[in-house]
Amino acid sequence: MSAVPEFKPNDHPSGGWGSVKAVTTYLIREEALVAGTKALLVQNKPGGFSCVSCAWAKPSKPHLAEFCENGAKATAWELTGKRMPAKFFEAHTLTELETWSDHELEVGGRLTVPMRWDSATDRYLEVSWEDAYADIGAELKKLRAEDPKSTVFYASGRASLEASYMYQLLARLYGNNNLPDSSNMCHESTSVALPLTIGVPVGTVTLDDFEQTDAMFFFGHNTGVNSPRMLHQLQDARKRGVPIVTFNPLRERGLVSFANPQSPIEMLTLAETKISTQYHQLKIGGDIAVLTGMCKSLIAMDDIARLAGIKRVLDVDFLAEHTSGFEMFAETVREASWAEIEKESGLTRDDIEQATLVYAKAHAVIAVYGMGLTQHRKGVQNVQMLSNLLLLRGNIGRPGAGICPVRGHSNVQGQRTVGITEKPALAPLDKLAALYAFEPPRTKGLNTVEACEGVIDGSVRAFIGLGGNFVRAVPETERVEAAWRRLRLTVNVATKLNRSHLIHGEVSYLLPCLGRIEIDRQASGEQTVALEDSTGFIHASKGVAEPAESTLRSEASIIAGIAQATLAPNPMVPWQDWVADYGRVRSAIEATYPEIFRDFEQRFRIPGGFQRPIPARERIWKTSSGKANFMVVESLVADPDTPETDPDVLRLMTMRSDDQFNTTVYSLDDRFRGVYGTRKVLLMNRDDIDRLGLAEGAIVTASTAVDDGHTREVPGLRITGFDIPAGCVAGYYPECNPLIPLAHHAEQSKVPAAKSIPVRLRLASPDFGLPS
Ligand SMILES: Nc1nc2c(c(=O)[nH]1)N[C@H]1C(S)=C(S)[C@@H](COP(=O)(O)OP(=O)(O)OC[C@H]3O[C@@H](n4cnc5c(=O)[nH]c(N)nc54)[C@H](O)[C@@H]3O)O[C@H]1N2
Ligand SMILES: Nc1nc2c(c(=O)[nH]1)N[C@H]1C(S)=C(S)[C@@H](COP(=O)(O)OP(=O)(O)OC[C@H]3O[C@@H](n4cnc5c(=O)[nH]c(N)nc54)[C@H](O)[C@@H]3O)O[C@H]1N2
Ligand SMILES: [Mo]
Repeated sequence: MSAVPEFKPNDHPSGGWGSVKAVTTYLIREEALVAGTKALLVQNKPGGFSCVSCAWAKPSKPHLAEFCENGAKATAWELTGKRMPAKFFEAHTLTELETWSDHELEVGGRLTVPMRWDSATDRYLEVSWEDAYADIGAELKKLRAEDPKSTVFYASGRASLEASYMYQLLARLYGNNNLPDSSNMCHESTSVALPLTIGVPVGTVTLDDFEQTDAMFFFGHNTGVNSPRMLHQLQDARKRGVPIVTFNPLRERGLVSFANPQSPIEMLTLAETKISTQYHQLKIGGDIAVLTGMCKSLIAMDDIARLAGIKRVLDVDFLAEHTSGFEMFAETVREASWAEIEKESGLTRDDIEQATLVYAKAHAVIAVYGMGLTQHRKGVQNVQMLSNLLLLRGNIGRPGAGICPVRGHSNVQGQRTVGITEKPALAPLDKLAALYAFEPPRTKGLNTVEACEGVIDGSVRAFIGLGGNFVRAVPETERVEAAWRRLRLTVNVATKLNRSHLIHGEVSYLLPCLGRIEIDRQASGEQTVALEDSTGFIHASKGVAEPAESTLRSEASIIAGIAQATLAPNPMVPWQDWVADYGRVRSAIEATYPEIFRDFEQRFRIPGGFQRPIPARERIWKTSSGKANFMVVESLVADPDTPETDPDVLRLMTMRSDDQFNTTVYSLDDRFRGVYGTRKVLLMNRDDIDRLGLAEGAIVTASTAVDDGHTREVPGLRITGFDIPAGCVAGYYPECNPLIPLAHHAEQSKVPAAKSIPVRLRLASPDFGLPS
């Protein structure tokens, strides 16, 4: 890590020697060389464990080394030899630790013992597991007597299907559906958009489709950093001559070129594969305009083909048999003006037509997307426009084609599948009622944004976090943190220390758990868990490393401990039997969801696992019309909050570096973007720097340009000239989260619009250290 900030443009391929060096450096720095190297050999392999980093699919026939640089870092981070024992917390007050950076907090290593915050000394002090459960149970019982809806049960997306199923049951037996999860900040726009268009809440593409596709389109996903194993599929496709068209405001290295660190020939010859055949740097929030332009030119081509009596460009048979709403959609798109499309997208008509030609020529197309589409005010419409484009040529439910939302956390999709949701309609409540002889709560629970609102208005009194770093990941940092301190109870189950553990309620517990890479020994022996990846495959994962400490407990066991201390005994819910043998939880999951989890115990162990039913893959549409629906998107403006009329207001996207996993910051470097030794930067268009009278290296304060009576600022940001469209700036997440207003979220899904924050910049007065 650089000691001082440096900026060095990077034009090396992603992967390559840089990647190998990074992994080795990590294993050494984390004191995890032996345990880490051993673990890496069975990472993402049958009989081994599933990577704790991203949710990308694991092939049934893995490569010799089935991991990427970032997966290896995540392994080293979890298997670190460093510890934060009780002694560490005796030496530091929480008030002091609040001044530490995200990186400094986590780099200290693994938490080792359960602790309770002591108000007299402002420190976390060790307690026994039994005392912790008893006290948490007593607090929760008291709160429930007043209002069972005042407690929130958050899940971050890593816990296994077994632990997640137990967790949702705990919340519902307690009396609410307050089960927000990280997907509320992530792919909720997908979960809202796709059921309306194609009748499934998840993507339709599998690894096999990548082998048969004829063209790929990437919208707002930083593949080389956030699901690097996918680069293997992209590289194979490129070798077959498959074109890849990318729409992204930044030229992300992994989407430009890639050298496979697992190929000795590529490493020795410094060969690299060019990934994107077209790279379009659209404006932040320009996707609805781009997609409208593509649909418009496709329909125009088809109109000509029809008149000329030649082969149609649209898949007219598919449209007639399988879709609804095409005519109205086509009309809207025909009426859209190119001038407006060009203005909103920042691209030319020619750019968009070039991309459309690639689309029109391909028989089977995959569209991949990430946070660049979902984290917008119009995040749901972004996804629906992408679905519209695919439907025009029947690119759903055909081999080699489909829509591919790339999920974030390694089991975030699976948590939804087993009931972690605040929406009662998505949980099998009647089934739960019958299986466990209770009356589940039927009213909608709180999602992430609503949970924050509840904390601010005082209606939420307690927060339980199954992993994650909620306070740091959500918008509106300042007001949320201030309100957080008024909570009665905060409980965090975690592997490492983060800011959410420091901003505490009156009663606060930090409970250390096993990570997924560690061997989980229970009464029936070593346990295996199940996870669901981004392509809907459900598969096994078994820990391989010795636990960091013998005092750690598994997430399943901690949930059971809290549940038993809180809830009246219920003979139908055998918490301890479940902990003794996770196979029994799997039986319960199968009994709850027989269609998805048929023969769960047998099927999840086969290499590669089994796929949950995805009816859209078979062209069965579980929508209200029984067809795939075209959705009309009226306005091309993706971000109604950033007025184009004020030239001083810029659109800020918050981004991940190549050296972080969400709020876990491995180092201050971002190798791919050439930023070293600091995260307090704003990447900015060079003409904008001049236009606004700023200078390269100048330090500015960013403030949110929303007039709602609240001031939101992040000071100390260094201006860095970058290849980014005019009017757009990029800064790092979570450092820039204080700038996001809570109300600035996707209209239907409430995903915070973290990719499009209206900001103004003002120069900090220079401090030359001279006497005043
Ligand atoms: N190593 C690593 N892996 C991870 C994570 C991590 O932090 N580190 N996080 C995990 C999680 S939880 C998630 S959700 C995923 C996140 O993975 P991504 O979905 O890739 O999310 P971001 O890193 O936020 O990057 C979004 C991309 O969208 C682009 N973008 C921004 N605004 C726009 C826009 O308006 N339009 C378009 N077309 N593009 C835009 C950005 O330039 C960036 O390349 O990754 C998961 N995997
Ligand atoms: N501005 C801005 N904000 C964003 C985003 C953005 O792009 N921009 N992205 C959003 C997205 S996509 C997401 S998913 C959220 C992420 O929000 P979260 O999921 O809440 O946050 P993480 O940073 O992934 O959580 C990291 C913590 O998880 C704990 N942990 C790690 N492994 C385990 C484990 O095995 N078990 C348990 N119990 N704990 C564990 C560690 O203590 C670690 O400190 O942030 C969102 N916030
Ligand atoms: Mo995410």
